[in-house]
Amino acid sequence: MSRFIVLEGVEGAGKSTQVRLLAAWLTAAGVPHVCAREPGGTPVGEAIRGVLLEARELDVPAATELFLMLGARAAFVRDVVRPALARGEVVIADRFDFSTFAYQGYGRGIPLEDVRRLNEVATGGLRPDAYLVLDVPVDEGARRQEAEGKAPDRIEAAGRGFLERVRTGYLELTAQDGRAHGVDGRGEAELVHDRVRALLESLFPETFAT
Ligand code: Z5A
Repeated sequence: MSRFIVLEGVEGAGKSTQVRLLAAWLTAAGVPHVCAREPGGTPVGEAIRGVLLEARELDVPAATELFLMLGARAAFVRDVVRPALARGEVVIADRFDFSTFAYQGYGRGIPLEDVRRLNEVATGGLRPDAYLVLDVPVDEGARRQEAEGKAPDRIEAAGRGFLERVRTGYLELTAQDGRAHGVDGRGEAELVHDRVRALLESLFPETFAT
């Protein structure tokens, strides 16, 4: 049965790692699925991603950042998410609209109501079945990224205060939305995977209980 599952969280929370582990689990269980990241997931989305994250020399107003994120999302929803759901597949997304509320809303200070209204245009009202919000302290996420040797991208370079507001945003969004579930992102990746898997099995047994 089709399901739209989103992994969210601050940098280094382990989203991409958990998407990979989930994909391996679903493949072994014979569950048809697609995985994609945001911003990205489509040719136009990946082009927008290059501007948003790699062009550190650009002075990008917060509203421009918001519109670019949402521009990428409109293509992602039309070309990736809706077709996969129509085929009865599971969609696993590495970030979706909680990222926009957390980064452009809480982080950049754009009023959440504006973000909500514009996001609605990009998604056509499509909502995930569940958000799994991986939580780690900002320092832990940064430490993991440093260990990986990854240079901060344009948004990460916004600094510690910005990332703390983003994390606070995630915690508030999770508390307010019945589809959102906080997951402790600390500990070994396999341990976090066990938490993610147990949560999905309990939320959607018809799709995930193997
Ligand atoms: N953004 C936005 O502002 N608004 C929006 O609407 C959207 C996005 C959709 C996307 O960057 C950027 O776009 C992001 C938000 C913004 N902000 N920034 N900057 P991205 O996709 O390139 O980067 P990311 O999402 O921040 O990914 P990340 O840094 O790769 O983090 P992650 O996916 O959560 O973590 P990971 O890649 O799985 O793991 C990071 C490292 O930690 C790696 O070396 C792992 O091996 C290691 N790791 C993973 N799990 C563990 C555990 N459990 N223990 C120890 N080490 C671990």
